[in-house]
Amino acid sequence: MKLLTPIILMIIAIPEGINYDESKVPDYTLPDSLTLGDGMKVTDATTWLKHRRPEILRLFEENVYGKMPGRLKETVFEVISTDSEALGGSAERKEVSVYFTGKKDGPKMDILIYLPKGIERPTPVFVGLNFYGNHSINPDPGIMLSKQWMREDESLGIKNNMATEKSRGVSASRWAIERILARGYGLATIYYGDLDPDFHDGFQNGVHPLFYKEGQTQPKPDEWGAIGAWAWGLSRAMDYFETDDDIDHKRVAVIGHSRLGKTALWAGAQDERFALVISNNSGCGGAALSRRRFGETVKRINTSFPHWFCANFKRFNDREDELPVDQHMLIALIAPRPVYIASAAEDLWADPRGEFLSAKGADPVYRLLGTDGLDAEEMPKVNQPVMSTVGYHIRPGKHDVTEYDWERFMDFADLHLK
Ligand code: GTR
Repeated sequence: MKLLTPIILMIIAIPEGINYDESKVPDYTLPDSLTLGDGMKVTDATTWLKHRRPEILRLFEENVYGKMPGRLKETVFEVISTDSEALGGSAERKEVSVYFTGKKDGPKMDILIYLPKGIERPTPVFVGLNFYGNHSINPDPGIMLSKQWMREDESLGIKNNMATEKSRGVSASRWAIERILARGYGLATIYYGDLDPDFHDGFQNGVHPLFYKEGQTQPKPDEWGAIGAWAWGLSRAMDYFETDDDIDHKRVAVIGHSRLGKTALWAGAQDERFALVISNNSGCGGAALSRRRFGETVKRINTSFPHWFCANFKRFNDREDELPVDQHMLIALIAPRPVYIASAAEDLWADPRGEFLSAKGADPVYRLLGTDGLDAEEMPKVNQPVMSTVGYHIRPGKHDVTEYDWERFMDFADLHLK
């Protein structure tokens, strides 16, 4: 009985059509990162960089995340607040508004930045989007309260899709700010809803309409969805970092959890200005291999979240084997820059093994480019981080970002950015 109860509970909890049984993972063949579309083998770094990498990038644009535009030349940055004595005097805080069209009443995003004091400038930083507004990442009363639409959650102080004073610091456990600063890094974050509120409205709000051509009312089937818009915002933050003398834009690590981990990978894959990329529990459409169909599947994600990927991605619902790419190739696009993939043992929905195998699948490209790739033959046990150029860990516990995760991300950044 003791044994049976958890098994029964698991059966009840598994949504229909979802597999959590490793023995039921179907046979599959991954597309080869090192074979060009015309069948030629890639055996040197130049061919990878000049031919295969752009080819794979195009395949992800056309079939998975959609093409995204560049920056608008009208964009204006404005520092809207500064405090050199934030967090009890240990940090400098600033908030920067990015007015995409240059107009203050037009669409904008707000970047919240904390920098450590008493440390040589410019500072390396972690940048990541957040789920519930900049004010959610720390109770610091100096952070502007977001006025954007937010997913309803009364337990997080969100009422009528608006944040309230009660929302301050509700996500603090996921942002180890004190530790980040103590280890000599800055932190920059942006509310993801500033780029595109996370519900399907046919792409009328958010940044998509800024780029519609005459008569266009929604993105084309191979154009960006919400993940594309969120990743675009990370690149716009990088545009700002390039103008800020306190931030070392050559040492920026882009990080994200879950749907924002998918976003961090896509941002880092496209924008080579990001020196290091971190995916936390990013799962399906992130680090996990789609062909394994373990946990969340392509069909399931396209059904629950029809606005995240480009419309073409829906063609691969229940047809994962027809995808011209798999997620190991997304990681390979980041090569030779360091990338770290983090899983959580209880987060079966995100397929921890599939996340590891994706990192492993990127290894040949990392090695071709002269790095040590992923220094692990087998999936490591919990709490045994792998710290090669492709890094990986799995920790015990649930879908979340913990202090353990952050400490490993910083160990990894110490190795590669310091
Ligand atoms: C889940 C979704 C996952 C993951 C997660 C999150 O509902 O199925 O792909 O993105 O949300 O972002 O928290």
